[in-house]
Parts: sequence; C-alpha cells; structure tokens
Amino acid sequence: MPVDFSGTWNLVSNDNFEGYMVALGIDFATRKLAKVLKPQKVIKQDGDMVSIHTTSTFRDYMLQFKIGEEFEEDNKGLDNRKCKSLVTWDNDKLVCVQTGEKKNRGWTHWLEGDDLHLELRCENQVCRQVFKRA
Ligand code: VLP
Repeated sequence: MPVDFSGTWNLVSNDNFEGYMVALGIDFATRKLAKVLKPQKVIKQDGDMVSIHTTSTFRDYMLQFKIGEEFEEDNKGLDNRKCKSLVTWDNDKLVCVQTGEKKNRGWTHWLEGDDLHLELRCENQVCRQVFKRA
C-alpha cells in the first residue's frame, strides 16, 4: 500500500467544477447550488478496502470499494447514471475509471505535501480540487 489517504479533508480550491458538471448533464439550478459548496471528504483506507464519504450542506455521496475489483456505481444524488467503476494504483496515485454512458469518465486522488488532490474527468472536461486536513 503506497499511500494512506485516510483522514478528514476540507475543500480549498475547485477549478472547472462548472465544466465537469455541464459534461455530466447537471441542470442549471443544481449547478448554481453545487458550485458554492465546500465539501468535506472523510476517507478510510484499510488495506485494499477504501471508503470515501463526500459530505456537503446540499448532498452527500458515499463510495466504498476494494482496490482492483470492479463494482457497480450508482452515482445517486450526483448525475444518477450507473457505471462500472474500477480503482487501481498508478504508483502513488489512486485512479478510478468509470465505464458507462459518459466517455473518459473517472477520477484520480494523490497527495502533494500536506494536500489531497482530486482530478475529476468527464468527456473533455477536467476539474481539479485541492483539500486540506481538517
Ligand atoms: C454533481 C457532480 C453536488 C453535482 C451535484 C451534486 C457530494 C472521489 C470521488 C468519490 C467524487 C465527487 C463527485 C462530485 C460530483 C458532483 C454534491 C456535491 C457533494 O468523488 O473522491 O466518490 O466523485
């Protein structure tokens, strides 16, 4: 296990979240609400088992998976599209490929100094988020 992402993390920057949400087909009213959120992530990593709980004042999203094992993801409360997701290590980066209706969908987590980084990808849009420990 190269890196441990466990902890509570607060969003401090969010570049092109709007473009990512448009690519996911999130409606205008929801985007207006979502763009001002400062979500918190609670990550628990125990061997190959990982849970990522993203919480906000508007909506929460809970993801649990085993690294290297494909699973069905429902994206409930996000775009609500189902996809097949697979999370693997790429050196010290945790990479998720979300196969489904949307091309090039996925995300990558990594640590840089004390910061947690998250790149969210959908179609031709990339959103970059940075989190600091709570
Ligand atoms: C939907 C797109 C905002 C916007 C409307 C609802 C949950 C990696 C991964 C683990 C994500 C987060 C995806 C956010 C997509 C918003 C509600 C915001 C709070 O995280 O950490 O699931 O994919």
